Amino acid sequence: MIEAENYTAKKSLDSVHDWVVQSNIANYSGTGFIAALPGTPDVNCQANYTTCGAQADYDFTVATPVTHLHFRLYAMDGNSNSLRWGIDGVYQSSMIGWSPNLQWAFATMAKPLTAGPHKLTLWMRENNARVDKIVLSDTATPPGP
Ligand SMILES: [Ca+2]
Repeated sequence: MIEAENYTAKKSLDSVHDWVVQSNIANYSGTGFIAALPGTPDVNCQANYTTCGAQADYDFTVATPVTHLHFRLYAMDGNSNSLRWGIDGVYQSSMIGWSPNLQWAFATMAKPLTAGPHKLTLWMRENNARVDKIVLSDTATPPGP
């Protein structure tokens, strides 16, 4: 399990937005979560995702092969409920989107990972999105609320 606030590295890509560690929404896991801020005005990074918004990287080790990543997320509204992601430096074309808004929710992404070291990258798509944690498992069923 990866706590989003325990990133290996993060950076602003546009000198405007960055991932900011917060703890002002109840029921997070670990010590907080990260938010793509500032939250206004609405921004939606598209093909320019490597120069728009912000990036967070996570180096982690898989002990036993897994098939799914479950992202625990929070959207303030319909303009803050998506993310882009990469594994081991490879952009994943399946966008992370979730609902409902204004509560912690899981988005489950299928991605087999072998045992050993890996890198997860989160790119901002819509600003004001929050990420609490990422749970790795061998099932498509998210781990609960
Ligand atoms: Ca967390």
